[in-house]
This record gives sequence, C-alpha cells and structure tokens, in this order.
Amino acid sequence: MSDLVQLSQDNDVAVITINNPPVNALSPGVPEAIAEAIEHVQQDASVRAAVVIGGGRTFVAGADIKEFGKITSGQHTRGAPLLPAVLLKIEDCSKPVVMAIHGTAFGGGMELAMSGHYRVAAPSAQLGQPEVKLGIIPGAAGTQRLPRLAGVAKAVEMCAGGNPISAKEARELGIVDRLVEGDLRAGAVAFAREVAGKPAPKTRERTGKLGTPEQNAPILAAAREQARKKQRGLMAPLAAIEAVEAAARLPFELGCELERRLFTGCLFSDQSKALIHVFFGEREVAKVPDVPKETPILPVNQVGVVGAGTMGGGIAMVFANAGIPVLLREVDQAALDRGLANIQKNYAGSVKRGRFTQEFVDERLKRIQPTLSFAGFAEVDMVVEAVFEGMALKKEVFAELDRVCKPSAILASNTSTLSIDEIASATKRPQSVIGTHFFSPANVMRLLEIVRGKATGKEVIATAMQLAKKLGKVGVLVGNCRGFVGNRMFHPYRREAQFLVEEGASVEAVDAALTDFGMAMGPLATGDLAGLDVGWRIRKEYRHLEKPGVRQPLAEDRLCEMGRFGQKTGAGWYKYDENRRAVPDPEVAELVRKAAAAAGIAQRQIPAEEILDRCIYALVNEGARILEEGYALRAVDIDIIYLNGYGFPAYRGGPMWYADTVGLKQVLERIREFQQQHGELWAPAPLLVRLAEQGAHFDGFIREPGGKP
Ligand code: 3H9
Repeated sequence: MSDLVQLSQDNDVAVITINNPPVNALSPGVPEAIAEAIEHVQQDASVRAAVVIGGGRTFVAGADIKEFGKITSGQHTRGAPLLPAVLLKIEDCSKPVVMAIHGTAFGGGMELAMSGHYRVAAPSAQLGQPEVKLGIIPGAAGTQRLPRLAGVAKAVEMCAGGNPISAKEARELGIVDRLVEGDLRAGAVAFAREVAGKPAPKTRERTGKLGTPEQNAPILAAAREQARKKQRGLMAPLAAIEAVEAAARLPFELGCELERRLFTGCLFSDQSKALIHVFFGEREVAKVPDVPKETPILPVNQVGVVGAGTMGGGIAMVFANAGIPVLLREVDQAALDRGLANIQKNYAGSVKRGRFTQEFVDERLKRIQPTLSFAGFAEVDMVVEAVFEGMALKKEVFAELDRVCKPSAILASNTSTLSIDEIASATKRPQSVIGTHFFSPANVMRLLEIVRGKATGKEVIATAMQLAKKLGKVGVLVGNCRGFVGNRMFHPYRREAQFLVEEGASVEAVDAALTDFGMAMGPLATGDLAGLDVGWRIRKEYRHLEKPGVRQPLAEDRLCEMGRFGQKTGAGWYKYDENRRAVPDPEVAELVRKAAAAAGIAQRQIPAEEILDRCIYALVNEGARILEEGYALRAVDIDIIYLNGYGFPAYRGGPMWYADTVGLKQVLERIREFQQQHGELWAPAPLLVRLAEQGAHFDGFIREPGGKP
C-alpha cells in the first residue's frame, strides 16, 4: 500500500487510514490506494467490515484543488474520471464500510463518505459540499447521493449554497448514523462490528427521500430564485440545482452523467478559475516573504481602542466577538454614551436577525469596558487608535499612548489615508507602530489592511497578521503610501465615475454598469454609503498637493457644500427615502449639467462598455503602479483587498486577475485610447506596458528586490 493510505486490522475489522497532510485531499494516488485497500477487504476472509478514517486533523477536505488548474491547462490527460469509479467500488463492497468522520468531510470528502454504507462522526465534525465556492459543483456523485440521504431540499441547500452543516445536524438528517464521543476510531470499529454480516445499504439505491416532481418543483423554484438573488452572476449554484433535480428525475447513472457534464462545464469556466485563484490567494496573502513562519508572535490578550465613533465602536465589537477584552476610550461622556449606544443597537440588531443570542451578546458587552481616561492602558498589549482623521490629532494621541502604554505594547492606527511613519514619529517606539485599517462596518467587513511603516518590527507584523485571522478577518500587508492599496486605487475609480457623469452619463447608468459587472454597489452609491464628507475633508487636507491644470471632479464638493453627505443626510448622489432606498434626483443631474457647461465639458451618449472599462481600468492601472512600487506584495494581494473590502465580484477574481483574463495587451490598448482622449491621468503604468509587451500577466509577477518599501 502507498504512504498515502494505510491498511491495518483490529481483529475482524479492517481500518483504512488516509494520510495526505495537511487536509487529506484526494490527490493523485489517494483514490487508487483506497480502491486497493477495499480490494483487500473484499478478498480477506478474516475481515468482516471496514472503517475508513482520516489520519491527522481531519477526514478528507475534498479533491486536491491544485489539480484542477492542471486539468484545465491540459497538463492532465487522464481519461475517465477516477473518483466516481472508486466510490462505486466502495459502495459495491460486499462487507459494510463505515466512514469515520472528524474535522471536515468536504467536497470529494463528503462524496467519499456517502459512498460508505454507514457514517459515524465526531460531534465537532463538519460536513459539506462547498464546491460552488470554487465555481464548480460536486463531481463525484455528490449531487446524486446527497438527496438520497438527506432529501432534495437539504441537498439543494448544501450543494447550491456551499455552507457546511454540523455533525449533529447531519445525524438528525440521516446523513450520519451515529455520533461518537471520545475515541472516534474505537467507536467506528465497534459500530462496524455491530453491522458486520448484515446487508449493507447502498446509498445510490435509496429512493425514499427523493420526493415526487410535484413536491420538488416549488423547492427547486425557490432555490433558483434565491441563487439568482443571493449569488448574483454565479453559474455554479444554478448548475448544482439542475444536478440535484436530475437525482430525483433520472436513474442514478444518468444523473451522474449529467452531473459530470455540468461539473466539466463549470470547471473550464472563467468563474471557476477566478474562484480557485481566490481560494489560494486568501491563503497566500498570509505569507510575507521576509517575515518567516517562525517569527515570534506577541501575546494580545487585552486591548485598548481610542475613539468610540463608528469605526472605534465597530473595532471594539470585533475584539469582543473574538473573546478579547477591550478598554474603549472617549474624550467626553456624551461621545462615550453615543458610542456605547451604537454598539448596543448594533448587537440588538444581530439578536433580532437571529445571528446572535441575547446571552452571547451580553457576554460580549461585558468585555467592552468604557472609559474616559487612559487608566488601565498600561496593562493592554495593543491599542487601536480610531480618532478623527487628522495628522495633528493622531500624533497627539500616539505621543500620549507612548507615555502610558507598557514598552511591549503595539500601537496601531486605523487611519485610512495618513502616513504611518509620520504617526510613528510621535513615539519613541516606531518599531511597535503599525496600521490596522478596518473597513466600515468593522464588525462585518472581512478586510483588514495591515500597514507596514518603515520601522515596523517583524514580530509586530507577524502578530498583526495572526491577529487578523483570530478576529475572523483577511489580513493583507500593504506598504505606507497615500491611501494605502485599497483607497489609493479607489480614488481614480471613483474619479472616472464622476467624470463620466460630467460627460453625460446618468448617475444611475454609471452605477448600473458596475453592478451589472458584479460589483456589490456602484461607485456613486458607495460614496453615498460611506459619506461624501469623508472624501471632502481629505481633499481639503491635501488640496495643496493637487497639480494645477489637472482635471478634478466637480460635483462632489458642491454636493457637500449643499449638506448632501449621502445616506446619513438623506441625500447625496441620490435622494434616500425613509427606508434608505436610493431614488434618482433630477436636482443632481441639473447641478452636474450646469457645472459641466461652465467647465466646457461636452455632453454625449456614453455606452455601458465605456463606463465599465474606464472605471475598472482606472483601478487596474493604479494597481499596476502599486505593484511595481512594492506597496502590495503580489497582484493577488490587491485582488483579495478588492474582493473583501470593495465588493468586487469574487467570480472575476479581483481587478488584477480580471485584467489578466481580458489580456494585458488589450487592457493597455484601451488605456492608451483613454489617454489620447482624456490626457495624462490615463498614462499607462510602466509595469502594465512591460508585461503587455512581454505577453505576461500580473499573476505571478515578482518585483525585483530593492524596490521601495
Ligand atoms: C471537490 O472536492 C470536487 C469534488 O466534487 C470532486 C470532483 C471530482 N486541495 O485552509 P487552510 C491547503 S472541490 C488542495 O489554511 P484551515 C490550503 O491551500 C474541493 N489544498 O486550513 C493550505 O495550504 P498552505 C472541495 C488544500 O484549517 C492548507 O491546505 N473542498 C485543500 O484554515 C491548509 O488549509 C473544499 O473546497 C484542497 N481541497 O481550513 C475545501 N484544502 O498551507 C477547501 C486545503 O500551503 N478547504 N488545502 O497555504 C477548506 O475549506 C479549508 O482548507 C479547510 C481547513 C476547512 C479544510
């Protein structure tokens, strides 16, 4: 037997152990070795039943995702798919095969589990068909066996939604036959002994839960509607529903054939390639080349948050939710009361929506201790400053924190635009100063931009990266440039959106072009949500840096002067009704038209394609500069920032991946057209020019050592 699978014997029960760390993926060699072990079980007269179990921390987390790229790029030339055949062999074994599940039985792992005659599980195990999250569907009869075990409704929910269920729920649904407390292997062997000699039920022959077409029709219709709404633009969920529908309609073999066709169609799609890029990208961003895995991590058991505004309050909730006690400091009682009331309101909303229980919330609230002073800050391991965005104030706060906090404490700023180095200069410990840029609402958004100053210590970086994970965030390390990565790119993106309106596109048309592309919101509606006054204040702070003669958007400053700050004032680019629904506002159209006329900007019809290209390529061009200058470590870091902080559609892989799929030569040509029409704001990034000329991609680009940060 190979190293990947071991066969041992516990008297009359064979134990097949899969050992392919870290997650026992079904890499080449694993299915073959399982098949070989089953062959032994079948032939060895001393064996009456078998247990299949995962070695290490988990059962099987699925097919080996790395192999998919090899298949779609033609490196794999294997003929008939192997896994489905191996699963049939297990199911056809004349001796009962008991699957013993701990950790995760995901994707191909779940499919493997369902090919057994019985399943037992540790109570902490999770089971699921998460393939849709990779833009594919189960490809080894998962869509055919799951409805036979759990019914069509649950199978549709799991295969189209992709979220796992607990072992307890799996037990209630009949997917799992027994929960095993304590030693799983021993429990599974005992179970196998109980069922040895009895007829072994084949999942594929069960039909009791498949329902009638009449019963299934409303379930499938509701699932399709939900998928179109909640997973807008994604192909895989609809394919998964079609495959599950086939399970109830067709014999098993024909259902499997349909599943295979749908699986292959999805696998070769751009959506799946993008989502697989995202899967590995989310893991890649945690790796910082000059901060090795062994870098010591500083303890963060207690934190301080300075400022109880929207951001500070949200950040306090993030820590409290992760079990870390927080001292929340404000300057006066009224501001502190307001901050706390917001936190309570926020939690109450979560209880109302059923996300948290009251008990859970009470426990979290107890972890947030409000204060008007810095008393107690001497004990905290880390402080996150979230005061008003102004350099003078930030420096004052950091000088004070430097005085009151213990020497080992990390001092972090939530600034979204200001220089971490300048903030650090207010302290005597610049090595302990770092940026932790949360996105609003901080307790919801997954992105955490971690900003490395020129003096930030490696231990501080490693600690912040690990803390991000603990807080349930995706931490991405970025360099210290104006706007860091996300906002620096967002600036030209929103600038183009505004220019387009000035040139004749309607506010709604600009937003629609981007939401049709898959963005969660259009650029102008996003401004209204974030508050137009934020940018206005920043523009005022940086006005002295603007180059004379360079075109600037006209309308947003005017809107702010009118008190139209966006949703919070009931009006911005749109008007908002009492339910915060955006309504187009002719007053804005008129204002923009007048401003454009005064500035001599000609009006014309602008096609949606131009709106899209100008906005997205503005992102890409700035992203290319950031990448070359080294403020982002890799193109995928930029992608992960945009997916988790800016509502970029995951199935397009992020702005840099999207540009790669369009082809950099084509992107460059279009940018050069825009440069001719609109001038130097559209000068192509040198890296884009170079890569386009080489026929290369952003993906995989590694900057020469010795670049800026
Ligand atoms: C499928 O099964 C299709 C089927 O229908 C069959 C069709 C024929 N493959 O996430 P972590 C790596 S599709 C390859 O940091 P955690 C991961 O990249 C698959 N590699 O750990 C990382 O590598 P590195 C359906 C994989 O404890 C390391 O393992 N299954 C795979 O936070 C540790 O991972 C899924 O979609 C894989 N399948 O989370 C499950 N899985 O250290 C995908 C992980 O070099 N996996 N790696 O960066 C997960 O959801 C999580 O990894 C899991 C563990 C929850 C299992």
